[in-house]
Amino acid sequence: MANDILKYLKEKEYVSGEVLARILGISRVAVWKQIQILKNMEYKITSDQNLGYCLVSHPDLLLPQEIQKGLSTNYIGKVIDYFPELKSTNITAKEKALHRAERIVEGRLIIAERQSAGKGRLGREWFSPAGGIWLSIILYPQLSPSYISRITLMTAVAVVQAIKVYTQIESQIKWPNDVLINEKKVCGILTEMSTELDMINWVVIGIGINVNINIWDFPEDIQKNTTSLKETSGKEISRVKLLQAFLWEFEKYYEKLKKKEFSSILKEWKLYSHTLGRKIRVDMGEKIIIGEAVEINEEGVLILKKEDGELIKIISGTILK
Ligand code: BT5
Repeated sequence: MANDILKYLKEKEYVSGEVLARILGISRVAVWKQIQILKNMEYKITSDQNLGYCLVSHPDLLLPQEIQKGLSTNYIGKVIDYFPELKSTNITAKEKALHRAERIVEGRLIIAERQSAGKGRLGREWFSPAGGIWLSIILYPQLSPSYISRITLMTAVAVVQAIKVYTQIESQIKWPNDVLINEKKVCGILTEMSTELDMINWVVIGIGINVNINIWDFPEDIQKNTTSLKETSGKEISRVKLLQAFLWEFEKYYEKLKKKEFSSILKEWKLYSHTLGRKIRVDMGEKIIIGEAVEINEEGVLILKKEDGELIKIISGTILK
């Protein structure tokens, strides 16, 4: 109901309580109650006994109604579960993904303002205070598990594109899952999946973007290698607008991937690559390999050329500094 009231409230213009009550078929007291709910959600609303209610400002929160207003996707973000705080949006998304009854809802989002136990890859921690975009997307692609690397690469391209379109800031992709600005990490992606009979059952893509976070608020050990969009641009960025831009880009690339049209995505990935052509050290868990990153192939696999000329295929790993 509070959402319905929001539709009829106007900025810089009063709407009377009586009109709102009539349109929505509720009492004026009920309207007043809903207005209090909106105020508790940090909407600034002034009230005047004679004139009614006027919306002064929207909260700087990633509320579903704020995101969905003006969202031009067909299905990504049509269902959003919003939380002021979660341990990890990926954990909650995985619980939801398991519910077969909800399986039809592709592109459901889990969003939290803060995460108390945000996750990186391999059990690493992801620092997630208020001011960032911390979200997970649930997908059910009819693809084989070998597509998982391509899904991560595609997500990174969508992040870079959205940042570019909305803030004009250029960023780069460090294989496989980091987005960097001036060598510093601004976004990380954590893709998790469950498979069944050589098909993907569900995929949860966790995306963390440092938006309005001051650099000195990051833990000391990561400050040197980390940045935020606010830090780079010198101003606060609308998280809602950036997220809308990202979801639109994401759906566009995901549609291509579902049709197995990865070549054009890979082309863009290469354009934004921070990795190709560099001599790198890759931690593969059991060993560290050194070589030149010569190619990312059509499966999203990194090809490393060792000093002796041997070519090594790397499906997953972490590039060391
Ligand atoms: C990642 O892991 O980069 C994946 C991060 C995914 C985060 C999202 S947020 C929404 C969703 N829910 C979750 O719980 N996770 C996902 P990895 O490549 O392993 O990098 C982790 C490393 O990045 C850490 O060990 C730190 O060194 C560094 N780090 C931690 N927090 C950071 C931050 N906010 N910004 C930049 N670097 C960070």
